[in-house]
Amino acid sequence: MRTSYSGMYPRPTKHGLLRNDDVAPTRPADRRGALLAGLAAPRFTLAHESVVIRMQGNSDGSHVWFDPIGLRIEPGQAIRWLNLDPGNSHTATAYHPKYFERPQRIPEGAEPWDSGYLLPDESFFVTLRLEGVYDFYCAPHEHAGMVGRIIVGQPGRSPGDSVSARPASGEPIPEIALRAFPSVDDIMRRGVVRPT
Ligand SMILES: [Cu+2]
Repeated sequence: MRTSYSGMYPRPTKHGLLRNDDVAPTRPADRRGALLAGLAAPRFTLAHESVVIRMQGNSDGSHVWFDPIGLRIEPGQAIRWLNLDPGNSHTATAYHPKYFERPQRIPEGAEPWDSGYLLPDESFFVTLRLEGVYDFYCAPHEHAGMVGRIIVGQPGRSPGDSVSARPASGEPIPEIALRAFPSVDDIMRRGVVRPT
C-alpha cells in the first residue's frame, strides 16, 4: 500500500522546537560530529540554525529516549543530536544498508548518517535536504526502543508502506522499535512529538 500525503498538511510551525539557544554550549568535540557527517552536513553549520534532538536517559539507565521522538522540518534544516544523558553514550544512525546493512527507512537518494558514539554533552549535525520520512535509531539502545522519525517537507510514501519491506541482510528492526515510531499523521499534525 502506498499513501501520498502531498498537499494534505499545512506548513510546519516553529512552535515547540528546541533551538540551540535553549541548551548549554558544547565542547570542541562537536567538531568531530560535523566532520563525520561528511556529505550529509555542511562544513560550517551555524549552531544557532539547527534544531536540537536530545538524547536522554534516566539515572539508572533503564530508560533511554530521543526528545523529540518525532519532528517535522523544512528541507535544508540542520538537525543537531545532543547527548544530555550523563550516564550513557548514544548514537544517531539512519536506517540504511550503508550502516550495518539495516533496512532503508530514509528517502531514496538521501545521504544516510551515523554519528558514532556520542559521549555526554557531545553533538552531531546533519542537514536534511530531500523531502520524505527519515527513521533513525541509537545503535546500542535500539532494542530499548530508542528510535526517532523526522519528516522533511511532505512525507511522500511512508517507510512502513514499502521501503522497509526491502530485503536486507542485516538485522530486522525489532518490534519494540517499530512500535515506538510516531505516526506520519501525528508528526504532520503536531510538528513536534515528544516521547510519552
Ligand atoms: Cu542510546
